[in-house]
Amino acid sequence: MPQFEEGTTLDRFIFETTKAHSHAQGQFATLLQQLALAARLVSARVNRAGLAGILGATGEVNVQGEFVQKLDIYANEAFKRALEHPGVCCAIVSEEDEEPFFVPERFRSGRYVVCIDPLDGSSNIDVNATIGTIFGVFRRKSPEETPATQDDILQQGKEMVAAGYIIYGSGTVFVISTGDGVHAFTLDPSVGEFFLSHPNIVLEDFKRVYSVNEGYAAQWDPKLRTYIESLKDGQQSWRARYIGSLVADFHRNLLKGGVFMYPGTQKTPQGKLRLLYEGFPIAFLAEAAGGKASDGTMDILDKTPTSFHERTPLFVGNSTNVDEILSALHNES
Ligand code: P6P
Repeated sequence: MPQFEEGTTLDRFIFETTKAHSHAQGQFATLLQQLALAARLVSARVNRAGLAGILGATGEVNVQGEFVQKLDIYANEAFKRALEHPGVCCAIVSEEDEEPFFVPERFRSGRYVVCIDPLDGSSNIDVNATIGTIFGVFRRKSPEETPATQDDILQQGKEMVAAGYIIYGSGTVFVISTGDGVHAFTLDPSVGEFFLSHPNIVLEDFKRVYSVNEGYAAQWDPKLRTYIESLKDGQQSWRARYIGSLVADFHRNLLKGGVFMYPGTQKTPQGKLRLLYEGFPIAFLAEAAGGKASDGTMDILDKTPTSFHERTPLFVGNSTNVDEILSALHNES
């Protein structure tokens, strides 16, 4: 993996790093560049949402039963339009769409499958809290000259070849891994270019920061409740941080350390977050940064989904933090 100095553009990073992937041959680079293009479009729209009067719900409800914000629709369309034409993608599964979008023959299909949450945390839009796009990339398994199938999508997490997110906060940052390290690029909106700002992000082994919505504590596994309570004994100076936007909570933990949890509850044993376009990409990034991601029983990337919008409990961050939680959950005492 070549080393890159701060200020390297995302385009140059993509070109240099994708050359090393035997499956690439140009399509991989084009795919990532198209994701960056859509990211710039969404960033521009998010940053003027308040002015353009496009805040607020459309009144529609998506497959998750969540009120769809106008920016959700814009982001979903921006990423799908950027991916469907260049002949790099054969299928797109999106949090916003009940069924996957299989790229039609007339659009020149490609060898990659993209799993995407176009605008995660969108319930925070109206309060101007940080939101983000999360994506993961598989190589298709079926022959390229045939129509893609659901088996091209429902792959084990370990099969992912790239993952990342774009966080739309005080600045827009594109975080990506193609399996060799995690790197963050910050957008300079005056020139419309992403520049390397955080090369080779690494998670330390342990950090006394935890991130979970404790409003659901009464519904958790009692062993998890006991563990979280133990962090508050005042002896260990733990800090709690929770924004309620997965991209924002994970980005903070990636840069500064900490563990994020969205556990299952009695009412929703599989939790709230979706495996294909939230759990897998976040787990891919965490592991590429030296961290760990589990559903409480097994590594997230060892899982194979059986449906497109399958949910999963998620414990992700510094490896020792995750191991401590797993020990607490499986403590036989
Ligand atoms: P809760 C946002 O709606 C989201 O999908 C994730 O971004 C976030 O981590 C989670 O839900 C927050 O859920 O139940 O704590 O509001």
